[in-house]
Amino acid sequence: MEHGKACIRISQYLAEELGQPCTMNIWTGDGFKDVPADRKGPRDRYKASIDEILSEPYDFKLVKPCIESKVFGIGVEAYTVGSAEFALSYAAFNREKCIPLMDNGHYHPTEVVSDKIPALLAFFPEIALHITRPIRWDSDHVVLFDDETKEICKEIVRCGGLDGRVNIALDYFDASINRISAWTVGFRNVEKALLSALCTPHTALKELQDTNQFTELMVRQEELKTLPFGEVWDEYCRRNGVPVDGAWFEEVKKYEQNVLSKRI
Ligand SMILES: [Mn+2]
Repeated sequence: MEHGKACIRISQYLAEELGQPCTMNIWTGDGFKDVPADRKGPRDRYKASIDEILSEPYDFKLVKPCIESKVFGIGVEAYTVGSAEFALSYAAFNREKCIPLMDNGHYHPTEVVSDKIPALLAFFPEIALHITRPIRWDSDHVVLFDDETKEICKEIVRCGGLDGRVNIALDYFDASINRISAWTVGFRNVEKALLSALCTPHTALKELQDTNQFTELMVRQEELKTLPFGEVWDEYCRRNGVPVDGAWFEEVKKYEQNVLSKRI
């Protein structure tokens, strides 16, 4: 609780110094490896603990405490205190002081966060995301330009999330590969997915849905997939003065050879 309160104070300081809001995420890997004898007690204590953390004074316009859930984790296979229902309920009943955060690696593999974004935006003025790539039981793999990343970004764009309603954070790490490259690949993939979403004719597609033209909707959505998006991405990179695909990895390799390898 003291750590959480300190994070609130640090977030307030960062927001004031930088002149922009600062999100402060609360996720606690608390639970039990095997069948618990009491499932409510730990949740009552966790709720009281978050209440205590958020009793620290802060300006909610500047500091955005987030409540992140998880389905389960290694070592806590039987029971996770901060489950989806717990975290979402906490955020719903404390809308004046925190926002819900969804990590797309923290749900059952058949659940998709892309579908949860509009569901939450029907109720919450603001939400937060950890965009990541789940594999089986957890998040944290480098984000790829895959179907669900594209679908998440489509929902962010067409629900008005880029106007400040959706706070996007990336959540991944992989020390088995070059970290600069990992960071760059994941970051560029989310930007690609957002750009792709911005190039999608959402109004025309919505019109097809609203007028029950589902056959044409399927045809149009499928044909969008093979449009020459790579050219648009390259032009976006050129206009922003950053390397196009294929032009940056050599720099990373040189840095690994000349700088990183010497740190060992
Ligand atoms: Mn996360």
